[in-house]
Parts: sequence; structure tokens; C-alpha cells
Amino acid sequence: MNNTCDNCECEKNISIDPSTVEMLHKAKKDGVETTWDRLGTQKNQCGFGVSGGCCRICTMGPCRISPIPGKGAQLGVCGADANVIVSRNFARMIAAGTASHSDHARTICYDLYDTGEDKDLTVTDTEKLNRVASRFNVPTEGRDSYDIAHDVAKAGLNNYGSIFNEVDLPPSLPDQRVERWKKHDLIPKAIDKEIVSILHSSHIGCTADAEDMIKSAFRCSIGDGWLGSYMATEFTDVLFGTPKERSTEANLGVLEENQVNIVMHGHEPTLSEMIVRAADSKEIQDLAKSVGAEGINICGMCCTAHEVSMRHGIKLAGNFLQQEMAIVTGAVEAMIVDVQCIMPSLVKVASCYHTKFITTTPKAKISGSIYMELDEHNRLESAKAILREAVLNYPKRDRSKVQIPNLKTEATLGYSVEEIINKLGKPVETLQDKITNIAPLAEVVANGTIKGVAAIVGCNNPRDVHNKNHIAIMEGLLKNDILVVTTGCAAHAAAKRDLLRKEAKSVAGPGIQAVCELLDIPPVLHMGSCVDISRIMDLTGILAQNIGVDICDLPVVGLAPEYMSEKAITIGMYVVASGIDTWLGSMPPIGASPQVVDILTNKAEEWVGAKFFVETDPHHTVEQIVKRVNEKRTALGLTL
Ligand code: XCC
Ligand code: SF4
Repeated sequence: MNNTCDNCECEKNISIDPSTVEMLHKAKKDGVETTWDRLGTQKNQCGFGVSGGCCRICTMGPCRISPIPGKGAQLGVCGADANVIVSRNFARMIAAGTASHSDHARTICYDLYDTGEDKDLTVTDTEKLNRVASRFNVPTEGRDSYDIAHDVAKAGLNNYGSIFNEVDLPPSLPDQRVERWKKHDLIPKAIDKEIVSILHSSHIGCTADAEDMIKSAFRCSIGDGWLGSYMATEFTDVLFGTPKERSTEANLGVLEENQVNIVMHGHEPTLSEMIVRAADSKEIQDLAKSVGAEGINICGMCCTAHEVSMRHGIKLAGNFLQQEMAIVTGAVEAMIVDVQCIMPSLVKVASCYHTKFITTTPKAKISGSIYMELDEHNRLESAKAILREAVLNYPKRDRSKVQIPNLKTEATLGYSVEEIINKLGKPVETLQDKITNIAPLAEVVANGTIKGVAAIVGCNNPRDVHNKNHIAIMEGLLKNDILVVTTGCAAHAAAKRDLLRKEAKSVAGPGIQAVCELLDIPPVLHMGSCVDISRIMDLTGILAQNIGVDICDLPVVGLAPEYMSEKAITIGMYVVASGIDTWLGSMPPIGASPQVVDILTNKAEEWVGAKFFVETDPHHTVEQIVKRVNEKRTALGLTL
């Protein structure tokens, strides 16, 4: 490492990833401001904001509720108390999270509707199309795939604004779960309707009942997890292929010294698919050679990386807190983005190097970036135009500013539910096959070889040490024979720490080691992007049905140790709503309301059979989870 801070403690305080620390030092040397610098300038973050006790919903405010009971303002100007204010603020976060995932899914629905034999969007997985069609009651017998695809897309879109409040909940949901939701009025009426209802009910002068507001938030989140995100995953598989096990590499060391480096960042899969395809074209390859590059190196950042690595083996450049660091290498010709988790700071960081920062969608225009919209009438051509811009930028790379960390790891990924069942020895042909063919997994859980399953997902947050808690918890649970499945930025953390390698099984307990050996899988299963948490929901639903219980009876837990986005909190809500206890690594902005804290960490269990736990210490988290998993096993009559 060339440049270190005085008494450098960055690996202790900033990131456990040496390549991130190396680039942070380079940023300092190059005079580039980063997330951590800006976090420093925020100093003490506002206590009212942190605890959710500030209301800005009308202009009689802003109103702030004093944290000391009986002292200072206890009510807003309209008479709203802390419980009302916090529950409204929280529900609005859930509406925003649902809107983000489900609007991503809406684009995919339209993309599926836009498929055709001679178009740039085609049906890639016809078997999956037929399975999906059957759950939407779209006839398939003797029909053309594209007619089926168009009907499925329309059926999917109906779930956004269903006139008569009829949504298509997936068949992997156990009946008991649906009955519980009915009993507590938690079935979404339609995706958009639930988002709108929250915005309406949280307006000045509407819902002033914290319990009811949080129920609305749960209902909305179910629309995210089991409708929007679920369709995003299904339809993306139909369009671009259902993921299968494949290998790739991870971390900033995947950037190449003598190639055109392209980093694709964001979430929706269509842009990145087109870029991958365009990069393969002779025209673009020849152009790269003509500017003196040895080739084109396409890498991914955040969730976009997962979409294309699971389907094409594209390399994982990094997670959320590494987006600025990738540009700081000085070796990136273009950062091409679509939606979500894209820091506006990239404009400034890119301006310190030769990097072109290219935005592509009206949903996320960023001033100061180069805007090149992905034209829906000719996606492949617009992808080529974007790539030409990137390739022609290669000669402008300033070699004196280039420093690529010499660090990358191998990773095996691509574990869709279909691929997991395939690994268990049987394929998935019908929807019923999923429930039947998951039996060997149910058996190893039942006989105690695997004690339980933990889904570790979510973001990075500069308030935490980058990736530290993800890794400490993953390793702790594996030692206790709890299998880990992962998505999103947590999955990048696992990849960088070598946990997505089959050889990594040695860190696990004897049960997981035996299962990994038998099935030839890594101990941490990469299941995709954040919308692909629907795959995890699918897996738990069919596992519960195979055993004949509800999801809340399973020894399964969820975790988001380093979350930061509204989407991540929404995911936590639908995971809890699905009956899975969920650990958060920090308190969401609800601390000002004892009632909302009680609902989410206690009372929710009466409604949905699961609740939130908030724990900042990774070792305590592991202990609590082992205890909880054992309680669930005992209740099911399983050995400990
Ligand atoms: Fe964004 Fe999905 Fe969070 Fe990562 S995990 S920081 S939301 S990229 Ni979704
Ligand atoms: Fe204040 Fe009530 Fe307006 Fe909120 S809705 S800003 S608490 S007056």
C-alpha cells in the first residue's frame, strides 16, 4: 500500500476490505472527497431525525416531540403525538421502498410485454414462462410463447392497480400464511393501491393510530415481497434466463490494466443485459482494439452486478460503499448506471479522473452526468452508443493516476430455487415439483445436520465498519451449522471474503461441511440481487409446505446487519410479515415512539408469528439466533 493515513486504523474503523482501504488512501492523496469524509462533516446527526420524532408533513410544522416524557413539546401543532408521528414516518419509508422495487418490476413487466421473435427482448426460458403462466391462469396449451408472454405481462401489470382488489399471490405461500394475513387484514389490495393508501393515511388529519398505520405498512410490504419483487424475479428469469451455478471473480482487483473497464451500477437488469450483449459485438470489440485496448472488461456494482453475474458470470466489482472507490482506481472508462443506490457524488469523483459517468433512465437523471437514455425502440443500438462513448475514452486514461488493488477472489454463484432443487437431484418442471423436490433439504434440516437457515441481506452503511458485521455474523452462524443464503451488498461482502467458494466450507460446522461436500456447493449460497429476496421467500414457502407447517414454524431467520435504504427496511417488513424473525444491525428511525418499538419488536408476533430484533453486536446476534433456532426446532419436535 503506497499511501496510508497517520497511525492508520482504517481496517479497524472504516472497512475490513483492504482494497477499499487502499483506494480510500488514494482518494485522500488525489484530493477526492468520499462518503466517509461527508459523514464526518455531518457531525452529530439530528436526534429527532434518528428517532423518527420529527414531523414535516404539513406547514404548521415542522414539529418535534421532546424525548423527555412530560417535559417540552409532547404534541405537534395538530395534536399528533410521538406514536402517530413515528408510525406515519415509518409507513412512508415502507411506501417508498415498495415503490422502488415494484417500479423496477413494472419496467420488467413492460419489457416482457415488449418481447418478440425479432426484437432485442426475447423469451429465454420458455419452461419458466409456462410455469409462471400457470400461476396467473394464462393458458399455454398449443400457444405461441410470445402470446403467452404478453398475456403474463398483462396479468402481472394487473396486480399494480387491480380494479376489484384481486392480486395473484404465488402458490409457494402456505395456506396457513394466507389465512393469518386474511385474519389480520394484511393481504394487499394492489401494489400501487397500498403505496397510495399509506401516502393518503399519513397525510395531516388522517390516520392517528400507530397500530393501524404499522398494519398498513406490513400490508404494503407484502405487496413488495410477494407481488412486485416476486414478479421482477420471475419475469427477469423468463426474459434473460433462470440463474444456474457459475463462477466469477470479485472485488476491485477485477478491473484490468490494459482493457476498457466498464462498471455497470444500479438495479434493473435490462440495461446491463444489453451492455453485455453489445460488448460482445464485433463492432465494439474492433473499436476497442482500434484504440489500443486488449479488450472490454465489463464488471458490475451493487445489485446490477448480481443480475448479470448470475446469468453471464460478469465480475463483481464491489458493493455500495465501493462505488466511489472503483472510480478512484483511475482505471474506469465509464460508470454506466440505471436506478437506485447511485451516489450523486459520482459526478464529482468522476470529474477527478477521465471516467465518464453515464445515466440512462428518466427515473434517475443526475445533473452533471452524461445522459444517454436506453431507447426502448432500439435497446441494443443505444447500448452500443453508450459503449462507443466508453471505448473512445480509453486513450484518455491517465496512467500516472491508475492504481488497481491487487485483490480479487473467486466466487461461485447463481443459486436460484430451481438450481438449488437441481442440486438436490431433481429438476423443477411443474410448480408442484418445487414443493416435492425440496424434500432432501427438509430432511437435513429435520435430522439436525443443518440446524437452520439464515438469510443475510442488505446494504453497507458508513456508520458501520464496511462489511465487518456481515462477515462476523456469516462465519458465526456457519460454525453453528446454520446455512447462510445471501443477496445484495451482503452477497458482495461474502464474495470478497472468499465465502462463496466451495472450499470455504472449512469455516463451517461439521453438518454444513457434510452437506456442502455432498451437494458440491459453497456454505454461503448466493441467490441474487435484492429483488431476488423473493427467491428466498419462495424457498421458505415451499420448505414449509413440504414439511406441512407455516413459514413461522421453520428454524429460519433473516438479517440486515448494515442496512441503510428504505428498500432494505421494506424487505425486513415483508420478511417479518412472512413469519421470519429478522435481526437489524441498527435501530430504524422509530426510537421516539415506545408504541411503534413495541409493535415491531413484540406485538407483531401476535399478527404474523415473527418480529424484529435490533442488535449491534455481531456476536450477540449469533447467540440470539442460535437460541431462537433451537426454540423453533424444539417446537417442531426436532433434535437440537
Ligand atoms: Fe443498495 Fe441493492 Fe442496499 Fe446494496 S443492498 S445498498 S439497497 S444495492 Ni439492496
Ligand atoms: Fe406538526 Fe401535525 Fe403538521 Fe406533523 S401533521 S407537521 S405534527 S402539525
